[in-house]
Amino acid sequence: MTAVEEPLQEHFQETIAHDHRIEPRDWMPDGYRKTVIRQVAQHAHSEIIGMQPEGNWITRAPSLRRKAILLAKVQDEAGHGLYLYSAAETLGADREELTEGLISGRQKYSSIFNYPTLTYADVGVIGWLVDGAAICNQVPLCRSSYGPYARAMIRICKEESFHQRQGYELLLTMMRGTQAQRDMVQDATNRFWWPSLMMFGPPDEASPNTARSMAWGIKRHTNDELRQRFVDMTVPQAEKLGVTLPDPALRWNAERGHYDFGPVDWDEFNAVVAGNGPCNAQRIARRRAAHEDGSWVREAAMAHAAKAARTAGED
Ligand code: FAQ
Repeated sequence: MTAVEEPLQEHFQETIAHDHRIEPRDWMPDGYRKTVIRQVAQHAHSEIIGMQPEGNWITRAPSLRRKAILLAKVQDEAGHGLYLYSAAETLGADREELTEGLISGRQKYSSIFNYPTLTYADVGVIGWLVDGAAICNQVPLCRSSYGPYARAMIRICKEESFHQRQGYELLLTMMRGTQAQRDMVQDATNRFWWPSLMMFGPPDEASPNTARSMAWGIKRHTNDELRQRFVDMTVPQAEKLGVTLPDPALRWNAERGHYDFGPVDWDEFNAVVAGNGPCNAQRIARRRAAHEDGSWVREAAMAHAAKAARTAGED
């Protein structure tokens, strides 16, 4: 570290120690900048790719009301992606490069969006479990040390709460319906339970980034802490709904004050993250095609901006 950087590093450490926010104009270590860009970019990519599994059902929603709700939810996810890409841009990340990172497979997005949506119950279960897990993970990120990320998370979490509620309400309605509908809800729960637990990331002992991200206040809890919080929150909701979570080892542990649960299949997680999940290729191909199809919009917007700048210069 150079003599110039020393007091800057000290000021940075003090800001973190006092739980104040790091802002775009502030000096920060390169590692901090890279880590926030990595996490925020992966998060943004997840929101954008996350539009696909549910978007699959927009044309086949069972009623006008369900269609309006689903359209609003999927549009919200696009908005979340945009807030997050903007937060990454405040750190000097280039938007075009971020998109390239996603469609070339260099940058990650959440494993959960590589599973197919087979019935309309999946829309409800994604709202209940996937948005439920997202809220568990993201509420603490409203206190993340990087200001623009933390502020984006406040708005995102409010919208994710609505998403979780709409999913749970859809499932409650289906559970009051026919036996076939109840079976659909149980089947969707069986398929999404374990992948939802994987959303929190690898177990703490296999998580290379957690210790440093927590020391910097980027993350506030470990992956396992949040996974446990999610299980504790979700088991009573499953009971109220009347579905069985597909884990024979799931039981209340009075001594720990938490639910015990069975082992997560980390081989499956690693395979999905490595690109070999059921829908990875399809998700990326779709995203790439959408990006290419939209190139004329970007060109027109850039031409318009350039013309506006020229006209302003002539005034
Ligand atoms: N999938 O050392 P760690 C949503 C990667 S919610 C794929 O533990 P870290 C809302 C990790 O990036 C979903 N990759 O990493 C929605 C790292 O890769 P790298 C998005 C995963 O960062 C709902 C490596 O494994 N939410 O979109 C996963 O400290 C419904 C080692 O892991 C967020 O992104 C995974 N599940 O902790 C939208 C929340 N887990 O770069 C539509 C913000 C880990 O070192 C519909 N992110 N990896 O090669 C975070 O809180 C953190 O980044 C974690 C991972 C907790 C995800």
